[in-house]
Amino acid sequence: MAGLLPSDALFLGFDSSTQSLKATVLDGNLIIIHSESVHFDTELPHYRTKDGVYRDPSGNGRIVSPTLMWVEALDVLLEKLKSKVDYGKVVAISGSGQQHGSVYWNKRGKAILTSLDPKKPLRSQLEDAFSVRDSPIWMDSSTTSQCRELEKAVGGALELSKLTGSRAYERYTGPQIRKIYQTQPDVYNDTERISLVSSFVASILIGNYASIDETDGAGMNLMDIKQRVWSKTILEATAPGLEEKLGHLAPAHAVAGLISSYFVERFHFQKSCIVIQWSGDNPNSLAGLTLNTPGDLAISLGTSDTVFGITSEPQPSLEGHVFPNPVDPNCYMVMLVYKNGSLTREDVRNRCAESSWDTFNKYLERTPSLNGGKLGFYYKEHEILPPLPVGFHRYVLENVDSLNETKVLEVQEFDPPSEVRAIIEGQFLSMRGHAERFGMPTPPNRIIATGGASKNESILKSIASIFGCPVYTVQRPDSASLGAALRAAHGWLCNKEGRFVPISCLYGDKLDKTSMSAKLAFPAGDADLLSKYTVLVNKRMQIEKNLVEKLGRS
Ligand code: XUL
Repeated sequence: MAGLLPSDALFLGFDSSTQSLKATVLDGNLIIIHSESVHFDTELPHYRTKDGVYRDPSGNGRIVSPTLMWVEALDVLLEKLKSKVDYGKVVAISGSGQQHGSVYWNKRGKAILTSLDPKKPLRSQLEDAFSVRDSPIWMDSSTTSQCRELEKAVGGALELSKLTGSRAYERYTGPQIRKIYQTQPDVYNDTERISLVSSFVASILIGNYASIDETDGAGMNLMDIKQRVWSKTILEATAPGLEEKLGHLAPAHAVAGLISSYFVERFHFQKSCIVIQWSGDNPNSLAGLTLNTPGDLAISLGTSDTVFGITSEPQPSLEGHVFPNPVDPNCYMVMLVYKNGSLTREDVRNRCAESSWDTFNKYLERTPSLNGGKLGFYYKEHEILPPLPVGFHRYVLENVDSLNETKVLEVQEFDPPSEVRAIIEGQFLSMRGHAERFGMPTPPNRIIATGGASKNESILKSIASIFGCPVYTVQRPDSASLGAALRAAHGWLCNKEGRFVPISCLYGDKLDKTSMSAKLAFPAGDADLLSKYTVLVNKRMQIEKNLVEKLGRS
């Protein structure tokens, strides 16, 4: 670290998320020196968003956010930060954007972007730059027919996943673009450039259209993930003349451009400050949690549970996502999203453990590993992974200790302590099974657990036993903007060296002296137990397959 980054330099990372715009500033020793945020609903109330979005009241699944709100948030955030941070010391900026959301620049867009007047705020100047006023975002679910059309164009959902890293999803940008082309052809024709939220804010910072980066670009169903180029077949199936409107792709560590004179004159950034490609929020979190080597895995336990990891041999299939790794172009990032996370754990706690985490943890400690063969599937919400409707399913595997000749019995209920263990083991067995299926090695090198439930020691212990690797914890709510600041430093170093440099060179073995340190919570579990869990994972995946065949959504 010492010597690689100038000690007096600053690195600025943004996160343009659904509900707020955040910033994290790192110094040359990778210590956070400042954080700031603008909360959309409360600080920009004139847009009248709820949770940063507009939900179509007709119930058609359309969910959008006002594009100009994101612009004004940048005005406000930079004003808020300027008395606290010496912008003249910032040598590189990068950022994170909510994934999949899209911005439509009209034919005047580029001219407006390249001639911003530093005497005026951004918002009033960008008012006439867009062909679509409200941007579709990741929560939108109004494009099912476009999804099926794109899958059909390449021979089915699995084929699309193998080509682009994911089957078609309503929130993905390709289906969203197709819907605009089909329902508002004039608007589509008036569109000069389509940005993702990430490349959109980068465009404002460089005063020109910024490329979409290869990692966030994989969240569109439009990019060939192996070649990292737009897939001509899918572009043709989406909308005419699309390639020109998307521009070129760039690796996430590349320089998008120099900061524009607007920011140099208005906020006194130095002219040589570079903007590193922005990327999606999940990829930036991966960077912020310091995942950097194939076999590294992170589990974020929140309202929804998210698993992401690094692999050099991804195997895209029907559930889950593969993106190029944002910090190493030689490998990939795998991401799994579960809708049933903490609310479903809380439901079991309320029903079976007197609404108390203490009782819940006591039950978890009191019940044996493998739960005497009791396996549960708990879907309080329609689940994404696997695609199953609301419902609870409980099974008992006989002879759980030998496990080879197991008979499986379906039962109606478990005693309360077993129910507690069944939901915890079930969630992690599923994560392990699906992560392996997507090409993650077993055991992982290490797991970094984050999010609300990662404070729970009993849960962390189960993760260490089921995955058979050490579990570390990181309690930081802003891993996306921190990851963006770290990627700014990484991009700055790659640019200085004139070649790709592994991101770990930034911190080497001194990670614990930086703001990215993680705490060892549990060492790897016992090897004998791990091999029993391996058999249990396979049994669970078989039962899950049967459930999907019987009840699943296509
Ligand atoms: C990922 C996704 C969300 C958004 C949230 O596929 O849709 O996690 O990135 O900002």
